[in-house]
Amino acid sequence: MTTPRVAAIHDLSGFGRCSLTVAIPVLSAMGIQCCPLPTAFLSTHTGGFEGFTFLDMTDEMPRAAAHWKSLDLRFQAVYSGFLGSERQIGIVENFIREFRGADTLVVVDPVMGDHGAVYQTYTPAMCAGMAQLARQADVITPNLTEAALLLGIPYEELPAGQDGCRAIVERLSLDGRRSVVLTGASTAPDLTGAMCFDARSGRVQAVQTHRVDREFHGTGDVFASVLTGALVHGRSLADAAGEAAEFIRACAERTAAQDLPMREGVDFEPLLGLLTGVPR
Ligand code: PXL
Repeated sequence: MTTPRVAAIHDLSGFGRCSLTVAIPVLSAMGIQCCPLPTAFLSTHTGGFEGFTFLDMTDEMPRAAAHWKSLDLRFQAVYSGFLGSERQIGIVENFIREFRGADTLVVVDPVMGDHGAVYQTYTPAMCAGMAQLARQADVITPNLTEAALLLGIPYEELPAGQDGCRAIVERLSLDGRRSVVLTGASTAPDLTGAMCFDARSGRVQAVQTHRVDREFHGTGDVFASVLTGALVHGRSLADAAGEAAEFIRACAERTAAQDLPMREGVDFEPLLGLLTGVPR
């Protein structure tokens, strides 16, 4: 069996465990070759640090993509996340157009914000562009904040509760053409996980695990990376979301027990073995 290959289009934040510093180890542990196309290099992520550096990689991205094309590289999946500029929307759209084969899975994590607020470096035009980019995806993985931005409604006006989450994933499915995994969706106070709309079956399904009562930065990136890896290995959407939710729960429990600062993300490295152990 050849090792599957994923093009991962995210920022590289040197400290804080998110985006590429999550996607590369997670996908590697799952037996997948992760080829990073960095959107920006930051000293830390932007959630909870002041004075972070930000090197925009916009000009480099099409040059790297053209080199990959000249090498005739093929990818089983294209997986995008945090973008560094408005211009990168079109660059990632072109990348998908160039590299999408008959069996290529396109996962767009529409990273834009959390807890009802847009991230510091995102402009309204970037958020509008992200919605446009997400139209190319087979699967999107918004949190509730990003779902509101994609739907163009205020966060406070999102439909509430389990039925609300069902309505959200259905509305985000583009009439059933796109799968949606809404993260941070909860069906009971002591549970959390995701609400999934599977475009293959047309079904909506909740995937839940025990809630760890603490928030950590970067859990959306860990979730989407495990989900992408499991989908590349042929898992169903709900099974892939279940594997991702279970891994996050284990990481959150371990991190909460150590009382690490939220901005340092989840202490996932010692738990990567949980991902390698799954028979593929
Ligand atoms: O986890 C999402 C994310 C990714 N990359 C950068 C971020 C954030 C969220 O704050 O700042 C640079």
